[in-house]
Amino acid sequence: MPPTGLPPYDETNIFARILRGEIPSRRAYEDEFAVAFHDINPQAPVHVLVIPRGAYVSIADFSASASEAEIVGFWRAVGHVAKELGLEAQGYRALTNMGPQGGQEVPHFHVHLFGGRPLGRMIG
Ligand code: IU
Repeated sequence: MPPTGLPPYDETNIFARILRGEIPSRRAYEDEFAVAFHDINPQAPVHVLVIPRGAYVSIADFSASASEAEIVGFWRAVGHVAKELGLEAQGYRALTNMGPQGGQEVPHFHVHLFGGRPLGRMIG
């Protein structure tokens, strides 16, 4: 359950359906803790989303509620995916949006990985 004040997890959200295999995705990586797939509307030559297998609404929910094994496993997967996609040498951006003002559209915690071009400075 998300901490008080955060919305409950919606099992019908699009990433939950991708995790269950009900909707196809172009997977880049998967392991016990995380699944990575290419964003359908890429904002950079490489734009991948990394999501935990667990049902967490946002980084707030994940940070507060996930087990240490899930947290470590998830972040190791983020680093692994970036490396596997060849982004380490030139660099990349890892970003997560949280809540309405953060611009989060899909209510399953996800980290965007952008790379393959100079990304510039960005805040919003
Ligand atoms: P956000 O951080 O919640 O704003 O990002 C959601 C992302 O999910 C966004 O970049 C979409 O292009 C992406 N996405 C997707 O890859 N597949 C989908 O079916 C849907 C959204 I809906």
